[in-house]
Amino acid sequence: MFNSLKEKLGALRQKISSAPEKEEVKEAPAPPKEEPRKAFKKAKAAAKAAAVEAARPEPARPAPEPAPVISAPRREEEDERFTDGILGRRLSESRVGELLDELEIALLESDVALPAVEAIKKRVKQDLVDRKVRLGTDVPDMVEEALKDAITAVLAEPVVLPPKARRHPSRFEPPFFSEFVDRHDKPVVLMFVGINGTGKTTTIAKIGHMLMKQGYSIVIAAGDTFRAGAIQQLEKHADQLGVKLIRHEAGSDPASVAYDAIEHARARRRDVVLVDTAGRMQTDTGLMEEMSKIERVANPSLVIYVGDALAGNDAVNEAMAFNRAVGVDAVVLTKVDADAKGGAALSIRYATGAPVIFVGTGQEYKDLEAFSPRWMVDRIFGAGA
Ligand SMILES: Nc1nc2c(ncn2[C@@H]2O[C@H](COP(=O)(O)OP(=O)(O)O)[C@@H](O)[C@H]2O)c(=O)[nH]1
Ligand SMILES: [Mg+2]
Repeated sequence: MFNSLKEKLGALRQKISSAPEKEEVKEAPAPPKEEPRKAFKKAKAAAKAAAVEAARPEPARPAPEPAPVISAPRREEEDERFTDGILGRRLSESRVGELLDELEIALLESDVALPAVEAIKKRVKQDLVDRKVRLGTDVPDMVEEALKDAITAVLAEPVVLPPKARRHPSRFEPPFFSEFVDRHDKPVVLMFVGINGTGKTTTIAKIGHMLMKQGYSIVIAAGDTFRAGAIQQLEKHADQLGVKLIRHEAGSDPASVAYDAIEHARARRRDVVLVDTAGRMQTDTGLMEEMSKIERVANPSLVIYVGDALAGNDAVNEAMAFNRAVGVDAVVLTKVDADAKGGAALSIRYATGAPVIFVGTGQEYKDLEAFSPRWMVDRIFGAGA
């Protein structure tokens, strides 16, 4: 899981660690094998520094100066030198800039969406530029901490989206899903949306299984009336779980299936209704109209977008499309067991304002894990897989 992303960020750390230690005190660092652009930037900075130095008036003063006046410019010079090395007393903007360039490449190669990349970079920059490095501080550790904080923020902080980008702010209040279910009037209605094959039906069975283990009673609505096989697939799960499935024939109106399931749950005092829906293509306006209708009729407590982590940026774009159409409150990312890149997981919250609440880690009922920024950071930077 996320192996490629983990390796890339690990390599970044390695690079920082192997930065030449002598740069710490080097007078004029001669860049060895640097890319032309970086060499140019550095040369330009050096030229600028030299010009500033040359413009300084000669301190040709015959009389001895009082100590503070002499020491002031000297400390300034020292600071400039130190600032130039990543292992110096401060991390200079140019060295942090190089680090950010590398970070950007690593994140983009991992399918992290550009706005999320920018947000992560901005935070790392704010954290590191001109940051004082105390003697004995491990700079790679410091950079890693900055990166962890930035990723946590992008995964956790409220996101304000332009009005057209979403229908309503997410109704999900973290941290725990069971708390959400506890706090809301019953039946809590959960509507699952997403394109074909992302894992909606499987996720409904997994979440149903989890809720039952926690002591909640559930009803499932077979709202994917589009595919003939979809109802049978859900029927198998309902049998296995031993719960009521509300179904109509294939081709019937999914909104009325959802309505009947909610009525059934009300009459029998069931806690949660899980509404399955059809997939098709993201660009299918018919699908979005169908989703809007189900949403209006079922008035779900949460609309949960189910996305395939392997789809990377596509999963993020689809989430945004569903968000504009019906408003996404929470996200489940499936197939993260096979996802090396982690891009969708890192981007989707920032793109939709809706938190990832679970990840699917396999095909069995047990393969559902609660997601949190900490969970993600542990997997990208932790020792385990
Ligand atoms: N490896 C893995 N496979 C999954 C996961 N979730 C779903 N699948 C598989 O993805 C395929 C499509 O799932 P399905 O629930 O039918 O998708 P739907 O079309 O969105 O309802 C099935 O073969 C599932 O077993 C997951 O978390 N990990
Ligand atoms: Mg399905």
